[in-house]
Amino acid sequence: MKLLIAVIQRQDEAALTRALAARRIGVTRVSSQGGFLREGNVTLFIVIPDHRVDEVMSLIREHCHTRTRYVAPLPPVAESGEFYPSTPIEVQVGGATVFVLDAEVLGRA
Ligand code: 2BA
Repeated sequence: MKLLIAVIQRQDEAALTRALAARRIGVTRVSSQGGFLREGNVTLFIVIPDHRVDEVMSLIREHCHTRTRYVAPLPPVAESGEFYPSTPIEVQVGGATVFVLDAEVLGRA
């Protein structure tokens, strides 16, 4: 068995979880936040047999899209009254960040 931990963007959650449910693939969702952008995202926990990993990865690729965000870098420490215009930097987010771990299901209580 494998545990997939997938960090996805909120906009992609509904389509992906619908596609997983249609294939009777169980999923647990947790609201999360990226450490860099500090924006809300969604982390999905999916436990599946080894032979279904490719199937789930295909669904993630199909439903999770890359998006461009612009972030204003933090200005250097300034004396009061000084103004540092900051040029936004472009950041690509997603489609998804996926970790695949070995899992053992010992039973359900
Ligand atoms: P965030 O940490 O908010 O990162 C959002 C996007 O910002 C990242 O997209 C990446 O393109 C960029 N980024 C992150 N750290 C950066 C840095 N130090 N300098 C410049 N750009 C940086 P993704 O790579 O697609 O990641 C999307 C979300 O997936 C992340 O949101 C985070 O919540 C999660 N994630 C990514 N890599 C991870 C990792 N190694 N471990 C745990 N979670 C991770």
